[in-house]
Amino acid sequence: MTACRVCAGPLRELADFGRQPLAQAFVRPEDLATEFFYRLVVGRCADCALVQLMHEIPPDKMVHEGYPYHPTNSTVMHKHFQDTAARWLETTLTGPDPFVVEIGCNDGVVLHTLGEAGVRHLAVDPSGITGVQVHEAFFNAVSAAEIRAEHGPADIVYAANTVCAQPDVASIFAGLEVLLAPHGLFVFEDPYLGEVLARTGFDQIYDEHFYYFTAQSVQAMANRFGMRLVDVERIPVHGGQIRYSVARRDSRLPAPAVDELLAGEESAGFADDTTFARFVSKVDATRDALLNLLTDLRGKGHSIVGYGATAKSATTANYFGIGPDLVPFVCDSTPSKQGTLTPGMHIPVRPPAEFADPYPDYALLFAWNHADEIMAKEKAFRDAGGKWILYVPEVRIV
Ligand code: DWN
Ligand code: ZN
Repeated sequence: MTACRVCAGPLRELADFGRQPLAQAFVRPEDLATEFFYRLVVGRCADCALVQLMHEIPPDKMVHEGYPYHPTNSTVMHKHFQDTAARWLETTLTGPDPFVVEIGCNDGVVLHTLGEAGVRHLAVDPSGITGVQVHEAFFNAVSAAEIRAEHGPADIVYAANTVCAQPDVASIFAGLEVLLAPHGLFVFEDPYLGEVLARTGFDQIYDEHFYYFTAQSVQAMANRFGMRLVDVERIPVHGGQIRYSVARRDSRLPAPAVDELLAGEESAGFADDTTFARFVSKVDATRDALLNLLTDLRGKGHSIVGYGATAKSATTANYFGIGPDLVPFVCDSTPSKQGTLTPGMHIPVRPPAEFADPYPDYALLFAWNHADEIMAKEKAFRDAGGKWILYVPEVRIV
C-alpha cells in the first residue's frame, strides 16, 4: 500500500524492519508450518504527517485464537486504569447520569471501576469480556447507532492501545459522529512517536501498531473527520504514551497543552526525514551492541534467559536475529503463552517459576516498560548476583 490510510496522501518509506511474524502469534511446535510472515515497513504521509505501516495485514490473519494479552497482569497498569476512572469521576463525569463507552476494553478495569461508582458504562469489544457489560461488536456507525438507541449518547468514548491498531480509523470516527454527546469527549491513548524516536523504542513497531501518532497527525486526523484535538497528556505507561482528547469541532476550545506539544514536535523535527534516518541508525547500533554482548556472554559460558514474552520482543528478536541459541527460553506470567514458542524466532516460553530454577547469570528484559515492577518482584535474582540486560534506550547491564 502506498497511500495514507486516513487521507489517501502519498506515503514515503522511512524504515524497513524486514520479514516479521505477527507479534502475538505465539506458536505451538506442531503449528510451525502455518506461521504467517509479512514485511514490516514504516512510512509517513506527505500530506497529514501520519506515520503508519505500509503493508496492512489481512484482517483474517490478525485474529488468532486465545489472544494472549492481559494488561492488568501488571499492577502498574491495573492502577493506571483505576486512576483513569477515578479522575473522570472527579472531573469529567460530574453531570447527571453519565454514560461511558470503551472500545476494545482490555481487562475492563476502567469500566469496572466506573460501574462500582454507579456510572452507566458499556464495552464495545468483539471478543466479549466478563465482569462488565459488553456490546459484542466492532465499534463503527452501525454498532454506535445500536448503542445510542438503547443507552443514549456517550459522555466519554475511551480507547487504550486500540486506535493505533485499527487501520480503518474512519469507521471509529463514523461511530463517534453517531454516539458522542454534544460536549462528549473521545479519549484515546497510544504509543507516542516522539517517545519511540527519543528513546529508540523501535520495538513498539509491529503489526498491532498500525499508526504511530503525534499531536500533529492526530490534529489532522480529527479535523478530517469534523472533530478537534482539544487536549493531550503524556502518560508514563508502556514506554511513553499520549492520551489524546478529541471533541466535536465547536464544542470545546483546545487546552494550552495542545499548542505546547505541537511546538515541541516542530522543534524536534518529527516530520523531517533526517530525524527518522537518525533513529534507524540508532536501532542498528542497538542491534550490533546487543548481539555482540549476548554472543560474548554466551561464548564465556554465561547463561541468559529472556524475561517477558512481549509483543514488542517479536520485532527485537526477529529484526536482530535473537533465537534460542542466544536466549534458550523466556519467562512470562501469561498462562496462554507458556508452553508455546515466540513468533518467528521460536524461543520457548516458560512460567516465571523456572526463572529461579536455577537463576541465570543474565536476564534479557524484553518487558523493559515494566522494569521497575519486574525488578522489584525478582529482587532475589539480583541478590543472588544476577544481572539485567536492557536495550532501550541503549544496551546496558544493570
Ligand atoms: O499495545 C499493546 C500493548 C499495550 O500490550 C498491544 N498491542 C500488545 C501488548 O504489548 P506487549 O506484549 O509488548 O505488552 P507488555 O505489557 O509490555 O507485555 C508484558 C509481558 O510480560 C506480558 O506477556 C506479561 C509479562 N509479564 C511478566 O511475565 N511478569 C509482565 C509483568 C509486569 C510481570 O511481572
Ligand atoms: Zn495522510
